[in-house]
Amino acid sequence: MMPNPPELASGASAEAARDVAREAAFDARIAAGESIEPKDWMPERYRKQLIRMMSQHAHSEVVGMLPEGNWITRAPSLRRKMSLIAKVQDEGGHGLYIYCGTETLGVDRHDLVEQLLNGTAKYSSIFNYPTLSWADMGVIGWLVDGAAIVNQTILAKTSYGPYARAMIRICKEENFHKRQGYEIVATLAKGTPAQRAMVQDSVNRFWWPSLMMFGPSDTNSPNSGELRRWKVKRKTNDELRQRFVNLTIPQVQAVGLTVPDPDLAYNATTEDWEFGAIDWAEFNEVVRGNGPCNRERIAARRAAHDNGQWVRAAATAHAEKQAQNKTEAA
Ligand code: FAQ
Repeated sequence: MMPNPPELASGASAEAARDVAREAAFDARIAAGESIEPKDWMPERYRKQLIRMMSQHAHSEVVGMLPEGNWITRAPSLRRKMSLIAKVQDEGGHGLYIYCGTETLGVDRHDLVEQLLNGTAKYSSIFNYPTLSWADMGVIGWLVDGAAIVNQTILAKTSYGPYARAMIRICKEENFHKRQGYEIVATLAKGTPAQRAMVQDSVNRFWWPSLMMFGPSDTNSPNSGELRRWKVKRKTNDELRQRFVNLTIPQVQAVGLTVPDPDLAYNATTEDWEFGAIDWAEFNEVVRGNGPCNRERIAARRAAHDNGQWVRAAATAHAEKQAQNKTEAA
């Protein structure tokens, strides 16, 4: 049977044909390297993937305040306390930008926060490890923010405009975080034998979890194919992990520390630092909610949310009063 000519197609099939045309136009824009903006047409799946990824990122920034917030009262000097407070505050700000960016995709931040609090949303595995010593503040700034910079510098070129623009400012701040972290590490590495041992112990604990931040290996990353096709992700998880290791090992050597990997070796042909096997069983457990601090982190977020209820109520009442005053004056 001959297919219906377009003008005779039913309403539903005409709509489907329009979607095919819109999708082709969207793909062409992506191929041309154009930025997709909130009011532009986008495939539903693109929108959903971005909401997933951006909201997980925002949650990570906010939960990421907890391990470091734990050390603000115990910073060893006023200078260290000031920079740690500023860093933790910056992470809260990053969460705010990214929640705002996610809202441009038509979701409500309250729903996203609810997903975090009820345990249905993911956030970065790294923040489920405890911070046991002051050296952890240096190592987190250096390795964790360092890993975040490697990931986010590429995300600054992602195809969704609001996310890409948020990344530009966030990366600038993350650079400051990394430098303050590395300065703490370098100071401790040059310090007393006890300080040196403390910072080496911290690197031993945070090295592998930092490599896990980049996500599962490429062969086991269900979202990568689609995200790469849409240029949301411009490099794979393994490519970024390798870049991080290559950038970091010279920094480890510069301060005379080591990483806990007997298989680490330089490959002069590829110019890569090859590393040993990652413990994916540990990663999967942490992502499933069974890491050392998952329950503690969510309990802390829930308590902060409940304790902040009166602030949200006061801000809403104030905004309503302002709006009413404006209406009355008009
Ligand atoms: N932890 O298919 P893929 C920071 C999940 S910000 C937990 O490869 P995708 C700043 C993944 O969601 C750190 N879950 O996924 C800071 C997916 O689950 P789903 C956060 C993980 O999206 C510093 C499943 O596994 N940064 O550190 C992790 O293509 C210091 C399969 O994985 C971002 O979020 C993980 N590590 O690639 C703050 C950056 N990895 O949703 C405070 C933006 C994967 O299908 C202090 N995000 N999963 O159920 C990304 O670049 C990507 O989403 C990846 C994952 C690379 C994280």
